Amino acid sequence: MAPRIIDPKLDGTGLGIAVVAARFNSYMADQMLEITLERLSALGVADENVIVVRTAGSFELPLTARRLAERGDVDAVICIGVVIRGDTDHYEHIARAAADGIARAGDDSGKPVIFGVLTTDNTDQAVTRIPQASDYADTAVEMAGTLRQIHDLR
Ligand code: RBF
Repeated sequence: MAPRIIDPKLDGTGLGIAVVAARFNSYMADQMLEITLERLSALGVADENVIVVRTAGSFELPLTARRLAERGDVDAVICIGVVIRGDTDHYEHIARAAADGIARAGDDSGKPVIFGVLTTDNTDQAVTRIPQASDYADTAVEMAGTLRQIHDLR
């Protein structure tokens, strides 16, 4: 028998995608949210199938993502935040809590939860990486499609 091959697809038709974006460092986070929404639309995700939620900071992303992922009409969640190293050790705590929590939200829910949190030393580095946000939509749609194909494999 020939191998059954799962082809990654970038087709958002019929998918439900949730985007949760922190307000902290909103100058950058707002742009990342905008880029993500534009890219989702370009991939064929219908506006009425997109849920957008704002949180205070990146620390609040994991729990919010988990609740969204538990919804039957959500196929993938994109988490957006910007954590910039300050003078305190808060950076390490918030960056680690966001990364660990977002990974766990995906594992626990069984749905793709995309890590779109910039962790940088300064604002300039973060600004440079804003355009990466278009990759988050691609990854969400690709993962949702791949998991669906694995589920439907006969
Ligand atoms: N949230 C972010 O998304 N990015 C940050 O760079 C960030 N820095 C913070 C620095 C300090 C000292 C504190 C107290 C909070 C910071 N937060 C940041 C907010 C954090 O994610 C969360 O919203 C608050 O701590 C409330 O739980």
